[in-house]
Amino acid sequence: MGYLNSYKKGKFITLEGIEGAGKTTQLAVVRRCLEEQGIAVLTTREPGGSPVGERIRTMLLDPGCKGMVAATEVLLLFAARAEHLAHKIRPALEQGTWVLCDRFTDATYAYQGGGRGVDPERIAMLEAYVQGSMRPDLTLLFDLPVASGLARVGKRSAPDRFESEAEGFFEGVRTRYLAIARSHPQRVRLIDAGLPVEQVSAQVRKQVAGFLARVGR
Ligand code: Z5A
Repeated sequence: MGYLNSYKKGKFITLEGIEGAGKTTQLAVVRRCLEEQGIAVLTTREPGGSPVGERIRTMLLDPGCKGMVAATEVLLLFAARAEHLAHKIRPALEQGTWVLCDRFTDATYAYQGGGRGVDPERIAMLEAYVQGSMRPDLTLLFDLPVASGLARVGKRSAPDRFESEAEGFFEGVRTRYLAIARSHPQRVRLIDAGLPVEQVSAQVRKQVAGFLARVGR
C-alpha cells in the first residue's frame, strides 16, 4: 500500500468536537490563516464530501433511519470515507493543496466507539483497510461541556438522527475525544471551545501558527 503515502505534498487538517462545539465557525478562521500564507486550501466535511458520500450522509442523518444498528453505521461511515479519500482528499493532497476537513475518523472512535460502544479494535481494522497509514497531520479538538454544546444547537427545528441522542451519549463521545487527545498529544491539539468566539479564534490562530512553524511554512 505504498501509494497511500505518496499523497504527502499537502497537509491534512481535521476539526473535531461534540455538537455545537463551533467547528464550522472556526473552520473559516483556519482557512484564513492558511490562505494568508499563500497555501491553497480545500474545505470539506464528513460524513460526505463526495457525491456518493453525500448520499450516504443523508441516510446516516435521516431520523427515519432510527434503529440503524451500530455496525451498519460504522460501515456506512467508512464507505463514505473511502469515496471521500479516493475522489477528493487524496487528489487534493497529491496536488499540494491542503485539506481542511470538518470531522474525520476520530469522530468514528468518539461517536461510534464512545457513544455507541463499538469495540475500537473493529474501528481500527476498518481504518487500516480504508486509510492504510493515512492519518491527519493536525487535529483541532474543540472541547466544551456537553450541556453548553447542546444549548448552542438546541434551537434547531428538526433534529437529525444524532442530534436526537440523549445527553449521556454525548458525554461518552466527549470522554472518548479527550482520551484520543491524551493518546496523540502531538497531532491532537485541545481548544477550549466554551469561551466566546473571539477567544476560541485566538487559540485556533495560535495552534495553526505553531503547526506552520513545525512544518517549516
Ligand atoms: N458522525 C459520526 O457519528 N461519526 C463519524 O465518523 C462522523 C460523523 C464523521 C454530522 O453532523 C454528524 O455525524 C455528527 C456526528 C456524526 N452529529 N452530531 N452530533 P453535522 O455535520 O450536521 O453536525 P456537527 O458536525 O455536529 O456540527 P454542528 O452541530 O453544527 O456543530 P459545530 O460545527 O461544531 O458548531 P457551529 O455550527 O460552528 O456552531 C454551532 C452554534 O454555536 C452556532 O449557532 C454558532 O453561531 C454558535 N457558536 C459557535 N461558536 C460559539 C462560541 N464560541 N460561543 C457561543 N456560540 C458559538
